[in-house]
Amino acid sequence: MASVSTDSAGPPSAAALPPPPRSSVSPESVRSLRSQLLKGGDVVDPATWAGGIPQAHGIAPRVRIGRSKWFNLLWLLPIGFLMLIIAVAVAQGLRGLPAVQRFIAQHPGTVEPAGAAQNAGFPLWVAAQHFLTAFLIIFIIRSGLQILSDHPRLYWTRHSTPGKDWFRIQKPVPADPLWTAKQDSITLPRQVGLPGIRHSIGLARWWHLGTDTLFLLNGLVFYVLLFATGQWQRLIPTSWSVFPNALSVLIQYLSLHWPMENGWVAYNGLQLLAYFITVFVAAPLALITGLGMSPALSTRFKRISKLLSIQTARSLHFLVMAWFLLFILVHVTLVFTTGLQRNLNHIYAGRNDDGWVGLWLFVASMVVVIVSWVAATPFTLRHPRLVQRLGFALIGPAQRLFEHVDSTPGEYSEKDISPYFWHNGHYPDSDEYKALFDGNFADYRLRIGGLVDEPVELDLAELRALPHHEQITQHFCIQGWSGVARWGGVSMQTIMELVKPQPGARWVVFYSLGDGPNKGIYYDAHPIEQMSYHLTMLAYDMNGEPLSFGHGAPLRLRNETQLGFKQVKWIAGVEFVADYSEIGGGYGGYNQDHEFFGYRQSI
Ligand SMILES: Nc1nc2c(c(=O)[nH]1)N[C@H]1C(S)=C(S)[C@@H](COP(=O)(O)O)O[C@H]1N2
Ligand SMILES: [Mo]
Repeated sequence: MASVSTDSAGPPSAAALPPPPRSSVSPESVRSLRSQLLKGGDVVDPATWAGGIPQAHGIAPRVRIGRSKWFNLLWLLPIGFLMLIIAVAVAQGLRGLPAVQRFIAQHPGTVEPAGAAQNAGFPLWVAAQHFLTAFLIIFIIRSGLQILSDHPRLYWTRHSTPGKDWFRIQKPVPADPLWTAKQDSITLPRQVGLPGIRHSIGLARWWHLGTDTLFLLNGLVFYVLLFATGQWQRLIPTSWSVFPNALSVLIQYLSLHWPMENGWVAYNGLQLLAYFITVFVAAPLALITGLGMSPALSTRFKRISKLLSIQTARSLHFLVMAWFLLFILVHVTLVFTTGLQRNLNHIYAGRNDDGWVGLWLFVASMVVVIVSWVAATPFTLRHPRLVQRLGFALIGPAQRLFEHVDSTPGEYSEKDISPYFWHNGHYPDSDEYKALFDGNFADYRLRIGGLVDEPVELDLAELRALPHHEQITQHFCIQGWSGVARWGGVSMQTIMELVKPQPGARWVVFYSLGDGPNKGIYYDAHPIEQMSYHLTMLAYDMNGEPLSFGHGAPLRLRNETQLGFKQVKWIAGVEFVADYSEIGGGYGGYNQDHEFFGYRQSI
């Protein structure tokens, strides 16, 4: 079926609709909702965090085999150990064979490229960049695990259907039809996750995206210097003989007879391949799969996103992390067992001897690493606003940039609609909402005001009489799940034609009928530019039915350039404002005020 949005000809256009008597609606009416907002705190108190969400631990990682069997990955530890012992026995047996001995003599392990002698040694920039890489990746991995623990499941399709996950560190999804993604999140040990408490994804993302940006810059400098200096010959295989040499080194390592090494001049074949994959495959893949999770880019580049859906990107992103962990483990083990002092002199001190300088520099760097590691969580809980500000300083420019991409291509077709759409957020529990719900929203009035020429109040019948807009689009929750649904309602363009924003209006604030988890009503501010995007609308229908209670009855926002938490549900009013610094805590939304999220969430 076609995926185009249908602006049906039937109902009258916005202009034809009789304007409500002006005197009856004050532009200030919606403003009164501001008094129901609460400022957030400036420190994290784990006891009241996210509405006092209790810590809840997950389970050991499991991978699904077949339809519903789950394999506990902890078994890999004994299995891996056993396989290693077998591999050592096999390698030692192999080394007794004359043919293998000839093979090793022929391919001792290292192929020196032509220019190797001139490029011998390690310049200081390599030492500095090696340290920075090691330092940053700790925070990248810790905050990445924190992000994963906010939706502790991985999938291969854009539908995040319970039971269809291929990996989880959480029990199966309970049958509760209103089970939320927040309830599904888990706690990590404090010194593993960053910042470590449950559902701290807002702060984790600042760490992750901020250190990613630094990692990326460091990597770009590394690429440039690598090719500018000829050092690339150390990392890029230039002859097919790298493969037999790598095999030879593998047999030598496993048989516990270390090969002859001269890392000062060139790496052995196995090392070369591992470094090459890490620098030129894994690192770029981390970036590409990271960008593959952006709502703005995925809606703009839907064709790529059809292949690399957010969930495929997320799963691959996780596997890239697993590669990095494996690499670090093997790399560090071999550095320690193949001549520690000389190895450390190479990379830390740029010297090719067995002295102590490299070791001392290494120890000093480890002190920096350990102190930063231990301090990161308490620092973040004490100074979350600083983390929020620093994070935005680093990744904000990219987030702003991606907000301008055209979301028009982001529509899907009927067959793409997700069989299961997660619920999320804090359900409204006020008497006011209950009364509205029980009365089938007959008394519901959407208030739109602020900096507009024609403030209005619309009931559901009036909203439904406005030109109908429909779109089948994908939702991207910040926690990591996604889903496609058909939304029916009114385009925000229609609303703007109706209310006529004044030139001073720069932001549009959506207030909810429901409170957030820490009390005070939920709200979120959006740049006015995005209100005229083709995929920005107020939805009263979902998949052909009136919006359910859980998904935001009677009215919710869709702005497909942004993450899920900005899609305010149970909308009470819409206010056009010059800026949002006077609203709530002044950070642009409930989660920004209370949970240190960012206000621009195109990525
Ligand atoms: N009023 C209100 N709107 C809200 C929330 C909330 O807690 N309160 N949660 C947000 C979050 S985090 C997400 S992912 C989406 C979830 O929408 P769904 O429950 O329809 O999937 O709603 C958003 N809108
Ligand atoms: Mo979300």
